[in-house]
Amino acid sequence: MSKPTGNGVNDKLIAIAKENNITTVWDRFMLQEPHCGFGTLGICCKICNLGPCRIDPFGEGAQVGTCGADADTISARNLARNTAGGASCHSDHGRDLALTLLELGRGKAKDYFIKDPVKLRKLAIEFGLKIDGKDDLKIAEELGERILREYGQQEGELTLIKRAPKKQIDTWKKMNVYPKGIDIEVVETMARTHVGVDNEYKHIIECAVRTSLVDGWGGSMIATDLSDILFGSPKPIRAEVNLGVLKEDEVNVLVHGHEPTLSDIIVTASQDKELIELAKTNGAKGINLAGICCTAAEILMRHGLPMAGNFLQQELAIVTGAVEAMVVDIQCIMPSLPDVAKNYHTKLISTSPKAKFKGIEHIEFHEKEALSIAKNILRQAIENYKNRSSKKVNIPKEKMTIVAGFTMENIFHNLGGTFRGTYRPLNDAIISGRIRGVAGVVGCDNPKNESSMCHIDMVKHLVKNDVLVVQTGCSAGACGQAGLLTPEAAFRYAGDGLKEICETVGIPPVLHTGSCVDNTRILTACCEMVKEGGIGNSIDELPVAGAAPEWMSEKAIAIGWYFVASGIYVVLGTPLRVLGSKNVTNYICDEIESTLGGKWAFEGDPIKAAQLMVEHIDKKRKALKLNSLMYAAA
Ligand code: MSK
Repeated sequence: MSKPTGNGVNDKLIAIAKENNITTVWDRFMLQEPHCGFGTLGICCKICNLGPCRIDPFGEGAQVGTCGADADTISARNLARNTAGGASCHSDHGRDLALTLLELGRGKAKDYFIKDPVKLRKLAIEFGLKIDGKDDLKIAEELGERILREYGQQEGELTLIKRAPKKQIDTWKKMNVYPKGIDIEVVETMARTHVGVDNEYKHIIECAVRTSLVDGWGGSMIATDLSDILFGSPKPIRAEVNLGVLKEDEVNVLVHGHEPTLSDIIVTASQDKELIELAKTNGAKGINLAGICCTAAEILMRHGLPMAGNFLQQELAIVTGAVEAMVVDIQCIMPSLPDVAKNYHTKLISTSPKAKFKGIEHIEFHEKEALSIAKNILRQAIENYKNRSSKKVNIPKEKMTIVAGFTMENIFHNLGGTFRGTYRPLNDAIISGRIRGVAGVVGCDNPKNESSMCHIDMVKHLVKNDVLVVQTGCSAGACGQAGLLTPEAAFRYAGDGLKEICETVGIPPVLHTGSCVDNTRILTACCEMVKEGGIGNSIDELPVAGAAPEWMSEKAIAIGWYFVASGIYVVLGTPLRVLGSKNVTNYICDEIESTLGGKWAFEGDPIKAAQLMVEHIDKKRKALKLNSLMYAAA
């Protein structure tokens, strides 16, 4: 059914799946084709029971739904609701980490520790707490309470949004999109997009913008900072990616999802001598822990553990026949996993109180008994090793070394040298034209594209044109598999200016900065670039751009929006579902730039999309009078 994906590893495993009558995401995708045109254009409305209604895009049939809502209202409402979905997912992730911090502070989460006490204290001060004379646990308790209050607050402003440059804050206030609290904005978006409430498309888009700010400068930023405090701030680290990281003679355990609360404790449990001994008595040489999706990014950034695969590879990991357990929590977990796993010995274990799956054993995870739950899960995986059938094992050989673990704080310790933690060298490299600008290339992989090739082609074009690339999530995994995340990649792929910087500093031309919530590291890096001076007084003036070439989740919409709202040009590989409304499309892809400084663009060809980003960066360089590049660009 499905056509080749363009990725050798995936194609081999898809062929094995096919031989065994196992369907994968690519087969199911083909069964959905042709996709519903009304849905694709964003002009189908299922919000109330007068419908479902749809607008005829050819102008012949209905131009309004039963209630009278037109294409502008319907597509704007759909977009705002998608944004609220994404923002709520990230913000909930941040809330859970605040609860873990609170439990730790109250002495109820004894298996967790404050791994970055300096960051704890800095964040506590930022949230207005007095820390003198208080120990880490007391500060953790007070900070947890303070952050949770911000989720529920009905008036006031977010604390971390004050990190943004003044111009961005002034713009948000003027445009009436400055958020009051976290939960309230998500709820208000849902309320305002109910039938018969908010109907004017620009006013509805305001909701999307405000709700996305709650994600980027609220919930996600909280999640990143608290993860660093609880699990350690990442440092550049070597690791391996791709399904070849699975081991034939070890118990393979995959953690999959997003929240590091469980995966990090499983890392601790996997080093337990008794469990390693148990693995040996069961015939394995040890326990091999690896990850899928953003959970992989969390343990990779902090422990150098391998990333077995991206979103699209989660089923294929099981098809290798070598996975004893896949432990899932929340977000990006395909409900199809049990159908694949029933053909193998793989044990699927769901763990989040928020997410259960038909046909998956549920071992509920609670912070209070974290280590003992993690050990129990690993014990089950080890016991399952004997059930592996060697005839079914097909571990691909392909794996690639990467360097990951870059953060807002450490990137420029690297660029500035050990004793100069400053963004000056980056800004100077941009001013001198060695580096043309910076691009964030992030987001999911999608069967609409050849497996991950859009990420890889786009990033190669950008680095060839001296654009330093920062990445997160599955996009970073894809480029890692293609060998772009090593210092050596600079010699092979980067333009002369970028190559010179990478060579001098010893960094890759493509920097892995973490998971989906860690896109906020890119926001804070932009703030630091502005503060350092010389390349713009606000984020919208910086020579930077963003892209999600294969986006699929609502979280990607929320992320894209908070970058656009923060003044950044964002290119998507497939359009937001708004094309059925010329007004909404024109507003978000053009007009909105005059207020927010950022805007959306849609371009399916990754090279053309990268070129749009390069042109945008050049436009910003010109406005800053940084006209010449140090070397002629490729
Ligand atoms: S995991 S949201 S598929 S990046 Fe964060 Fe990957 Fe996209 Fe999920």
